[in-house]
Amino acid sequence: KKKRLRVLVDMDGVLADFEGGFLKKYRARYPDEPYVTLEERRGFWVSAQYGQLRSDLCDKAISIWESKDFFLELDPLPGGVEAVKEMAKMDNTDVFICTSPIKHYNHCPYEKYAWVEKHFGHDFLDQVILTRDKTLVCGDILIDDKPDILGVEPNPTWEHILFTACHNQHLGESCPHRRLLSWDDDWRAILDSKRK
Ligand code: BVP
Repeated sequence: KKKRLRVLVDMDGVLADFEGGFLKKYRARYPDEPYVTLEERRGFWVSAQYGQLRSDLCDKAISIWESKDFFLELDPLPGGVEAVKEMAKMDNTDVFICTSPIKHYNHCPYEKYAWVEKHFGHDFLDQVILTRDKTLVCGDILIDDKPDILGVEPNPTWEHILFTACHNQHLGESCPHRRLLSWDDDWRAILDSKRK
């Protein structure tokens, strides 16, 4: 056990319930339109699956997360905030929340900071990394629900730990990453496996 461990934790789908918050607000705003249940979700991009359902539903889906208060009002996923707070208190461990804001920037970046402040406290804002390219961020592990994390750096320093979500739970051997099934799963063992 020599150097400090650096853990990067994604926000949407890992700490904040993007899928649940989306479906609730989509159904409230478009009560007469078809929707995709969480059981039926396939693929990372909600907008793509709604677009396949009916082409005009892609823009309707996008309108939900582009709305004011969408990101701020997301519920925390069970155990996530507690796990990250615990990680942050561990010896030789640095934790950062690494999240990609949408390009419709008038609400999302502000609300991501406000969400972290609300659930972790003001001091934890030091740990927030907003980036559209996570391959440029150096760390030992990245806990993220997106199966393919690509960017300009072909060899990121982190090992991607796939956090299980409704849209990725059916992926098989095509997805080579180690998984964290939920925050009830043994995240401490995954961190310990990287402490050399
Ligand atoms: O801010 C989230 C929502 C947005 O992409 C970002 C993913 O960030 P990370 O979880 O990778 O940090 N987003 C956008 C779309 C469609 C856009 Br068009 C989507 O379908 N799902 C989604 O999460």
